Amino acid sequence: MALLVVITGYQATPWVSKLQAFEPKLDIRVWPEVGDPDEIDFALTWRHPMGEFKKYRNLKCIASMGAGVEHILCDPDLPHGVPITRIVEPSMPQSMIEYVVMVVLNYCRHYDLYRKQQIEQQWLLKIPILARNVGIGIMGLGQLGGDAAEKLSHLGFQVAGWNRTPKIINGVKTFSGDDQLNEFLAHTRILICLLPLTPGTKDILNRDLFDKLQPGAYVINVARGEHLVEQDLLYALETGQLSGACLDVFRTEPLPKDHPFWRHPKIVVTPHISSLTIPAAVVPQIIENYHRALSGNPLLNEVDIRRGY
Ligand code: OXD
Repeated sequence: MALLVVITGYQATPWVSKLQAFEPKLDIRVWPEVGDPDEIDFALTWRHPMGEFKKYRNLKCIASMGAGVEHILCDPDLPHGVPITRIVEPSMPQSMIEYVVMVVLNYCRHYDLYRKQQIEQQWLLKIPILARNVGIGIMGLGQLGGDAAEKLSHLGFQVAGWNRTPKIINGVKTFSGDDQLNEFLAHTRILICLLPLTPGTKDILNRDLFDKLQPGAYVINVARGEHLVEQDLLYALETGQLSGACLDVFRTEPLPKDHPFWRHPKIVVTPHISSLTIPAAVVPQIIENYHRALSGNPLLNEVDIRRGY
C-alpha cells in the first residue's frame, strides 16, 4: 500500500516531509520513482503527465493538491470510476483576498514606480489614485470573487461584479450574463479575473474585452492561465489600452524562461501563489482521505466529476 506524490514543475519535498511527519510509517513514492505501479493506492497530484493514472490498477483516489481539479479533469485518459478530491481550506480564500488587495493598492499608490525610483535615487511624486475614484470590476462572484468584492468595497473602491448568474452583494453593483458584460466592462479600470475555467470562460480575457474597459485599465488574473489570450494582452499593453497587468497564473507553469512576460516592463509575474496551498495545513485532510479510500468510506471534498468541482 503506497501513496504516490505526482507533481510536475514544482517541488515535492515540502509535501513529502509534511506527509512523513504526520504519518511516519506511510510508504510514500515520488513520481517518477514509482516502484511497482500495482502497489499504489492513492495519488496526490498537481499537474500530472497526461495518461499517468491509468497505469495504476489499484488506485482508489486521485487527490488534488489545490482547490482546483481541472488539471486532473483535463486528462482524457483518467481511469474510470476513481474518485477525485480537492482541498478545502478556510485560509485559502483569505490568502487570495490579501493578494488581490495588495495588487490593487500597489497599483493605486504607484508602488512599482517608487521601487524603481528608489533604485535610481529619484525623489519624484505622483498623485495617488484614490479608492473612491476607481472602478474595480471583478469577474466571477463565487466565494473568492464575492469576498474580494466586499473587502474592496469596504476600502472605498467603486466595486462592480460580473457573474454568469445574478448575485446580490452588499455595496457592490452586480451584472450578469452576456447581455450585461459590456456595461460592466465600461465601468472598470481595474479588472480582476476570478472566474472558474469552463469552455465558456476560456480565452475570455481577449482583445475585444480589453477594448471595452476604460482606457489605460489594469488587469489582474488570479484564476487560470487559460482565461487569458497572451498575444492580446501584449498587444493591448503596446497600444496603451491597458496600462499594466499582474499575472499569477499561466498557460504553462512554471512560466518558460524565454516567455515575453518575464521581462515585460508593464507585467508583474508571480509564481501561482495568490492562494497557495500550505502543505502543513492540508496534510491532515489528505491523510484522512487516504485512510477513507483504503477502507472504502466516503471521501472528504469529493468532486462531482460532471460539474467539474
Ligand atoms: C488552487 C490554486 O486550485 O492554487 O488551489 O489555483
